[in-house]
Amino acid sequence: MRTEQPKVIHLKDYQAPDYLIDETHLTFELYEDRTLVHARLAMQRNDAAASSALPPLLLHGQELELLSLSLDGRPLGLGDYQIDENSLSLQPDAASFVLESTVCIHPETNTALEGLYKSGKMFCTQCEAEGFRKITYYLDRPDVMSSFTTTVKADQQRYPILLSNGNPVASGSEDDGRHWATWEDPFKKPAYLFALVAGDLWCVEDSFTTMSGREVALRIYVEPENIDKCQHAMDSLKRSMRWDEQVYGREYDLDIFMIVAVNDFNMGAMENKGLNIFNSSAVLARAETATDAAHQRVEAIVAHEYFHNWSGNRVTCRDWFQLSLKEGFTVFRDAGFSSDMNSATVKRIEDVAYLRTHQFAEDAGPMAHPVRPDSFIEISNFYTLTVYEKGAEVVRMIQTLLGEEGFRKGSDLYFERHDGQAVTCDDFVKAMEDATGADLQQFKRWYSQAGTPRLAVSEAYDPSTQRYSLTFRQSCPPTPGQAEKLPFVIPVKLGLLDSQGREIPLRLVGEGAAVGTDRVISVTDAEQCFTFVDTPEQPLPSLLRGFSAPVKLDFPYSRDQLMYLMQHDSDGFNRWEAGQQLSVQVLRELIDQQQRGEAMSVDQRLISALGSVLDNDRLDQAMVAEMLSLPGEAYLIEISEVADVDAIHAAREHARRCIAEALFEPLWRRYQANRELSRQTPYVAQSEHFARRALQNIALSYLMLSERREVLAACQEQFETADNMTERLTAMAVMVNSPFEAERSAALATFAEAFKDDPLVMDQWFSVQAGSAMPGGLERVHHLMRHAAFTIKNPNKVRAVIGAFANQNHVNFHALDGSGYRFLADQIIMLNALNPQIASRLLTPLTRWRKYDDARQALMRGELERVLASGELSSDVFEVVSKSLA
Ligand code: B3K
Ligand code: ZN
Repeated sequence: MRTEQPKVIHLKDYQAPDYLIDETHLTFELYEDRTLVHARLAMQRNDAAASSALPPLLLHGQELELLSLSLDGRPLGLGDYQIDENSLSLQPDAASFVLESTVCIHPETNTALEGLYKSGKMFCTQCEAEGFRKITYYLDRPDVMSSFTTTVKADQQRYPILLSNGNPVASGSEDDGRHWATWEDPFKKPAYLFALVAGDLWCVEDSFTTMSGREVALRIYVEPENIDKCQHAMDSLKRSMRWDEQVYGREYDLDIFMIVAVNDFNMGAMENKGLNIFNSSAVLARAETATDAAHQRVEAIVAHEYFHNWSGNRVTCRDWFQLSLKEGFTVFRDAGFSSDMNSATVKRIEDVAYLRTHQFAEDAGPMAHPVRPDSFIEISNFYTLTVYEKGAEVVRMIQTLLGEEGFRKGSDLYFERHDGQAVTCDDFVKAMEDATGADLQQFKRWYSQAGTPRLAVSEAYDPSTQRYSLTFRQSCPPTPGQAEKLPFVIPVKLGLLDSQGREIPLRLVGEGAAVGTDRVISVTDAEQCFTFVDTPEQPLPSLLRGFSAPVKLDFPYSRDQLMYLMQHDSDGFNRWEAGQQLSVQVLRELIDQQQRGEAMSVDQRLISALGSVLDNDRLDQAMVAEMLSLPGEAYLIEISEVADVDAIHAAREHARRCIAEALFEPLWRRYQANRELSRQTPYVAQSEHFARRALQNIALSYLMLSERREVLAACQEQFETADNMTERLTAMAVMVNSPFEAERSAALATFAEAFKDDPLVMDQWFSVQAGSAMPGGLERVHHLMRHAAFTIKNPNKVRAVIGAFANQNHVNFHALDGSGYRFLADQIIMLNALNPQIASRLLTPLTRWRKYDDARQALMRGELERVLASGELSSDVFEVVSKSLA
């Protein structure tokens, strides 16, 4: 907890460390009521930072009880060093020395889940970003890289498995029922990549032969009851290892790679060297208990953490402002992997929908920051959609500009040049430039300027000269601390369609011949015109194909033009995008009608467009499912000037009902065909099967809106007899959101009884109910929080109940009496003391107060003020609340 006003840390103040740590030797003695940590650090002055006199040594440390300290074997007494709540400082008398300390810490009462803590019966760690300082006094900054040797001692019976980074080198037993194991990590690493695990764990074992023929042991450790849920993660791991060799030329480096699943974890997973620690929700998956989406999430997170071994661990960040160096790049890499494993177009659609809904909202709110932030109070608050998702888009644009081959040359040079170093985003871009000769200086504004650029496009056609011009105007709204922005480099991938649905060859003024029908132009000025010659008729432009830049594109398409693009665009992403834009236009009309108190009437063109999609048996079923999904409420809120959540909900539900009614026959036909296949085929976690179930399930959710008895019967049949969670959960969710009260309660009770002992399945049961827009949302949430399976100390439970309510249940959360806001603020105040990172994350919906009407704005601000005044705030919560109110 904070006792003084928190300090703002600025990128411009970065200074190289005064001292380095060459070797770190740690011994942990784990007990039930305390843990002793002995550290022996071989240190030396950092020459790069040398001035004449030896500077003082300042080590980070928090919540540590110092038991002993010695310098080169000489015990230090009280007058030899200073301690405050964040550090220990002393004056070394030689340029290299050995510092030894023993501290006592309390993992058994650590509810913040940062540093060393207990999850259930096991010990585990989470050190990124600045958690290692809660383990021992250290230079806890990523530009200090050391080799680590770690010995863990614990009771043999309770903790038969003792793990740390690197390779196991020795182990043994002692007479008193305790045992020990020593691990050695030869690769120098920053302390944030340190990990330790001790517990009664079982493991699934496999092996991988690397491209140079080395044998690597692969192990996934879980609590015994989960041993049958590891195969999917293991398969994903092997596929990731092969993919990184084939696509990036990156080989694994240690003799063993381990994953450990823990139930209490603040985020998805952590890439600790050789010992990844995962939230159990990001590793455990089998047909009966995890949905298709969960299977795909496991595959992506396993890949993401594995890929960090190069993009993050071998080459790490100089300071935390460079976080996107590893995160943006690694998200880009895992997206490439997922696209190759599943449908690339569907993966892109999902990523873009997510970015536009959530990252664009962040970029327009009080916490907006550049991909490389200039300052922060609490770094934990900067593991954001901007750093991760927009950061990945920035890397993707570099690839679009350099081409795949150029990009690979750049990444090869980056890994080779910086192996073993802690570097910056500038170093990354420099490697891309040096490998290809490209000039990315203006492009780098994507790292330093926050906000989502708007790209307005207008057209002009002159039939007499057969010239077609597109004029691009870019602008970027002000964001906190950045009033004015300079023009970005915006790569726009485009094509031109003729009236026969064909693509016109593209030849710009000044070019000798046409260059393809699909190409990338770079918009670099505030206003810029591109003229195409040899354009025999007025074309219809297909712009920003594949979402080639993270911008808000604005082109005045008519509804008929959008329908034309839905049918003829050669770019699958843009066919989907045309459908989304058409839906947005229709939904906006309904929202207006609703607000004016008129009867809502859905433009039949949308229904007939969706009808043709449904009738097209040649289309990938996953694409059909995506095309049938209307833009979500959160996205409709994001694109509103002032969001009217009730009108948005009413309009979207009305449109869904009209679609269900008009397209009942084709939906029913496709539902039954796919359900029949599901009945006949055992579950497989593979992309065609995901696609088939996705279409089946969206069809079911439409069909249930008809409230017909035969649909309810089909839904119950699916719920009761499905062999997998994807079908079972959807069936339950549509019943929960239906008026069939008795059936709904019966399904919820059956489900809870069957899965009461599986916490991850119960999380799904919780979130389906907490996220339901049916009336009485808040009472339901209170009720759920009294359920035996709920605990406020487990982040997955908090996300499943409180998070689902505040982030997905818009009509209930935004209730006009302010009850939803008051509830959320109460939870945040309580969690602030228990787990500041989780408390701070929960604030997100309240930070968006500017989106709503005056009455709701006042209520939301009132709750933020109440949090601010509630007592001693963690730096995490303080930063978000104070910036939101500024
Ligand atoms: N690097 C971790 C995130 C750590 C978050 C610390 N608050 C997971 C990941 O991005 O792979
Ligand atoms: Zn990551």
